[in-house]
Amino acid sequence: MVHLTDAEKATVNGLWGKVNPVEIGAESLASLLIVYPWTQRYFSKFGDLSSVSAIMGNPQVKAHGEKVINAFDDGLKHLDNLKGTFASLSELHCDKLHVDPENFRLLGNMIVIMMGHHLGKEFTPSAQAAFQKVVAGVASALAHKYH
Ligand code: HNI
Repeated sequence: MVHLTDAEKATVNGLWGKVNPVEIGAESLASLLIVYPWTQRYFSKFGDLSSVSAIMGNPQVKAHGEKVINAFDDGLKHLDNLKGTFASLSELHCDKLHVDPENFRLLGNMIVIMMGHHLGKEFTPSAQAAFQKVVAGVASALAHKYH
């Protein structure tokens, strides 16, 4: 369950409107694969992930980052119902993809870091806290159907 005040919701949506989600998605997924290389095991069909530049330039990483961030963007539109919004994706990641849900938290942190990278000083500590609540809520919604 994620509790955001109306002011926090406005902050989150306002700042999200100032970044390019496709860039955030690609950079966050690439960073996850670089910083936590064991996450690469889920993406063995993505081709060359053997170095930082290979990961950064990998078109399949970019394409998949876009897919992930589009689903995340949908979550931002349903902050009061993240569990419902991510129910079927949670089942997919559990039953079919067998993704360890800890990875949702790691990716969420990368998304926050990339927001800071793009927004600079505008990403104030309180804005970051509001965003951190959102990624925590998304991660817990994605983990909700795990059994
Ligand atoms: Ni995730 C597929 C959304 C985190 C591994 N993932 C998807 C799809 C969406 C998606 C949407 C496409 C589903 C479909 O084809 O119907 N993933 C999300 C979201 C997050 C997330 C919103 C977190 C914010 N996924 C992760 C993480 C990992 C992950 C952290 C692993 C480390 N996802 C996968 C894999 C696939 C996938 C693997 C299938 C890829 C493919 O192309 O086969």
